[in-house]
Order: sequence, then C-alpha cells, then structure tokens
Amino acid sequence: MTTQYFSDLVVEFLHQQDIDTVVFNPGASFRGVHDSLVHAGNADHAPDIVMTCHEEIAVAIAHGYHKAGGRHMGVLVHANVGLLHASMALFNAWCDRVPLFVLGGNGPVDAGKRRPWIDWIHTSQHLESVVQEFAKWCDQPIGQRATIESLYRAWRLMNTPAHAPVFVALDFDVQEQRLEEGLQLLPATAAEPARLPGLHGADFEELTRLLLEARLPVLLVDFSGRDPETVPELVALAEALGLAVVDRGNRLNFPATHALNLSNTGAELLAGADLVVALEVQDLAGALQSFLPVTDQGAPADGATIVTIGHNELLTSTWAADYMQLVPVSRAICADTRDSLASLREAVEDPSGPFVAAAFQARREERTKQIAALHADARADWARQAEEAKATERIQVAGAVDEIHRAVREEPWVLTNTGSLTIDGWVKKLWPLDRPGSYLGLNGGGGLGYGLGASIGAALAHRDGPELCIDLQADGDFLYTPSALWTLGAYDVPLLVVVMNNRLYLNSTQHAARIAGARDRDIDRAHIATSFYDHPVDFVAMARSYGVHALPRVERIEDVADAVRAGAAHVKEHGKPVLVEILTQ
Ligand SMILES: Cc1ncc(C[n+]2csc(CCOP(=O)(O)OP(=O)(O)O)c2C)c(N)n1
Ligand SMILES: [Mg+2]
Repeated sequence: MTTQYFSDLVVEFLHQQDIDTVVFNPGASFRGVHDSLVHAGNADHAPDIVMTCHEEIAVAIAHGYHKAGGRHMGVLVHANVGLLHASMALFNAWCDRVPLFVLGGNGPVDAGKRRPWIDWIHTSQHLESVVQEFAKWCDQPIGQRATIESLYRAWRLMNTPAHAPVFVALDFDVQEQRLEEGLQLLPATAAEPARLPGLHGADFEELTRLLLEARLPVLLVDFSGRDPETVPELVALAEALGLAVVDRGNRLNFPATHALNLSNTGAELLAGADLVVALEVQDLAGALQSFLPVTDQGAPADGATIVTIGHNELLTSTWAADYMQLVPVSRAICADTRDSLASLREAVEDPSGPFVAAAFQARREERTKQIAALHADARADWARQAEEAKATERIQVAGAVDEIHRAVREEPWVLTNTGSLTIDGWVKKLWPLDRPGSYLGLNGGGGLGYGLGASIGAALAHRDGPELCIDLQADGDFLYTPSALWTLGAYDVPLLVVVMNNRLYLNSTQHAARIAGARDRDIDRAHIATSFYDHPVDFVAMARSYGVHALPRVERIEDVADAVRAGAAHVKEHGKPVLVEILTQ
C-alpha cells in the first residue's frame, strides 16, 4: 500500500477494520478517497467497489449485507446531494437498528480553497444535520488527526448497542492533502464496541421468580434474531419453561414451525397471560394489543406483569417517534440478549434449582400441550387457505407464496426481502422459517425502495456460500429504485428476484377504500392513483434492458413453481441474477 495522501490512510483504515467492499454512487466530493480506492499501488489493501446508480440503493445494499452476514460495507456518499438521496435509506436502517458506516464528501470547508460555483453549492457547514436525527453519531472533523479519531469513534459507537448508522463527513481538501509527517492509524482495537452486561443481580432474581410462578407466561420477541446464535438458546429456554412465543418477526427470532410458536394466532389463550417477557421488542404497545386486552393507556387490562429486556431505551430520536407508545411496565432492563438468555437457561435447567419441582413441571407440560394444539391448528388452517387460494383464476398472493416455496424447498434458501406487508404476512404463515438467518425481515422504517438494494447486499454476503438468495419483490417497492438492476447485472449478483406484480400499490388502495367506505363513498374509485392498471409496467423487459436474465411472465398459478425452479437453476448454474415476474391479483 502506498500511503502518501490522507485519503490513502482512510483506505488503510477500512482495510484495518476488515471492510472488504465499499458501495457508492460517485461524486467529486470524495474523489480523493475514490482515487485511493482505485489506485493500483493500493490494490492489496483496498476494498472492492460496488457502484450503484442511486445513493438510496447504496445504503440499502449495505443494509442487506449486514443483515445477511453481520459484516459491514463502507458506504460513500457525495456531499449534500448524495446524502439527501441516501437519507431515506438511512432512516430505514435506523428504525431497523442496523449499524452502517457512512462516509460523506464535503467541502472544502475552508472557503479559500473552493472552486467557483460547484464547491459552494456542495459544501455544507453542518452537513450531518440532514441525517443526525436518525444516525447514532455524526461528525464533521476538520484536519487529518481529528478525522482519524472520528473514524474510530464512529466505528465503535455504531457497533455498541443499540446499533445504528453513523456518518462522518470527510473534507474535500483534507482527503487530498499529503499525509502529515508521522500520522498513523490507531490500533484496530480502538474501534471495538463497548459491551452491555447480561441480566444479573436483582433483575435476574426477580425474573426467574416470575417465570417460576407464572400461570401463563408469554415470550414476545422481535429483533433478538439479528444474532442468529440466540435462536437455539431461545428454543431451549422456551421448551424448558413451556412458554408461548409470539414473534413480531422483524428478524427470524424463533422457528415458525416450533410447537410453542403462537405468532398470529392463539389470541383466545394468550388473552389470559399473566406474565409477558418482551425481548428486544420495538413496538411493545402494538405487540401487546395483538393478543392481550389493554387499557387506553397501553397497560394490560387484567394486570399481567410486563418485563422488557433489550436496549431500545439507549437510542432515541427527538425527530422520529420510533420509540413508539409508552407502555407502563413492571421492569425495563437494558442487557445483552445472548448473555441474558444463557444465564436464564442455566438457571431453568439447573437440576438442583426450583424449576425441577413437580408442580412447575406439571404446569409446564399442561400449557405446552395447549399451546402446541393451537399452533398445529393454525398452521393447518393457513395451509388450507393457501390451497383454496390456488383454485381461483387469477393468481393470489397466498397461492403464489406457497408455490414458490414448493419450488425451492430442497434448496438452502434465504429470503432476502419479503416485499410488502401482504406478501410478508403469507410468508410467515406458509414458509417454514426455521433456519437462523434464512429470513431477513422488511425495511425497518417503512420506506419503500428497499427490497432490491437490500437483496443485492444480502446476495453479495452469501456469494461464496451454498445459499440460494430469493427476493420476493413487490412491484411498487421495485419502481422506486429500478436502477438497482444495473448493479445486479453488472456485478453478476447471484439473486433470484421474484416480482409479485399486482400492478398495484395495494396498501394504498386498501387505505383509499377504507376512507371512502368510512365516508360512505364509492370504493370502486379506490384504484385511482394507487394502481398501474391503465399503464402497466413490463418488468421482464426492464430486467432485460439492464442485461439481467428474465423468464417470460407467469400468469397462471400452475406455472409458478416451474418458473421459479427454472430461475433457481439458472442462478445456481451461472452464478448470475434471474428475474421471474408473477402477475398476481
Ligand atoms: C418512500 C415511500 N413512499 C410512499 C409510501 C406509502 N406506501 C406504503 S405501502 C405503499 C404501496 C406499496 O405497494 P407495493 O410495494 O407494490 O406492495 P403491495 O402493497 O402492492 O403488496 C405505499 C405507496 C411509503 N411507505 N414509502
Ligand atoms: Mg404492489
């Protein structure tokens, strides 16, 4: 590595932190770093580059890459204009609690060094103000030494719970300066995150007592599966306690087919819960309301005890209200999830501990049986509904989701994205989401334009593995960022994109119908400006125009499985992307 300029040292930092890929849309404000990345003399240290046609796509790629493999991509964004484009995708990552390392070009902040016009419109005094309310930490260091410290601080904070994106603006002039005499990187360990302790002391004593005494305890989970190693821990704990598990499903937290899983069902039983332990749950009020009678103020109406474990309280914005409705709880504990689960499990499985008592074991067995029966009924019912959905002339989402699974069930599939609430809802009911890491959740912040980019990132993370990455892509979400197809094709990303094309912003149509209905107006007009009916998009032609292989559009349910099978075979054989468009109702 030839470290002559300051931007060379930035690239050395990325290498030191084991960043193998940076993703960006180019811009002169970081041309110094860009030059250091592509300079032949730096080739042994410089990360690979993935170019995108929009900053929103670049951020989504890093978002998906981290969710799939736990590794970071560096994201570079061009001055204020690039950051403005990136901002919505950063908001998604913030709400999804995904750590992203974002560097932005800016300046020169020293006005005496600016070129006319362009350096003036692309310099900001407080560049970070665009994203600071949904980034964990932002900085605009001036000078080489300050920038080095800032990079380490940003890295450390990003990976300290609660995780979130960080942003550091790199001054145009500082990047291009010759390296100051004697300036070096800090040791890699300077960027190591601070750790949260596991559950201990009075919190631990109290929770084990509550779990021992509860008549019907429920475990609520939401984000804990971002660490795949917690999944088997959670299974062991739930089984040892005979707990009903309600998974809010922002990650794969608990196997969908496990007999103790009562997500989306079992409300009649769960309404009688007397203890709820919420593990890394973001929307606690929404989660409780889904199965428990609650008061107007969000408290359980029948006095159930609520204990929360997680680190949501450590990350709040005064701009976004993603801290959700306040719920009065008995105990709110900030603790590391994996360590907490391990010590709880140890206590519960202790052969000389109180959980071996016959009275507890009898209760555990009784409720395990009850929960398992409800679980089995629900899954059988959902499977029946999917079969019924296949009997209609137009393809229904439930039927298509089931057929897609049938086509790939023998593969080590990973669902990189599940499209929309409608598609995701059926996936959760019909797919055996059991393998940790096989389901990556939705966008986090409800910002559309996420799916294709995030799936590219996830597929890059799995590029050298046996996994078959599948993006169940909603049409509306696709059309925000269609130029992600360029990156997909140009880098031969091995991804199967299944476009579920209902030619509709369905969610928006449903809202239009709801408001019209509530006002006693004509709901047949709900598709106006919420649909593509009068001017449909041809996704097959679009993919082909970007050099992405696409199969002929599927319009009959009996053709879905064959098309998906053919698409999967192509991805596996050629290591290249394929698009399958399914026309749905
Ligand atoms: C950036 C952005 N703009 C607008 C919306 C509002 N919105 C929410 S859902 C939706 C429609 C989604 O359509 P699609 O992705 O095709 O999924 P479908 O509902 O049809 O399954 C829209 C426009 C949003 N969430 N994000
Ligand atoms: Mg749609």
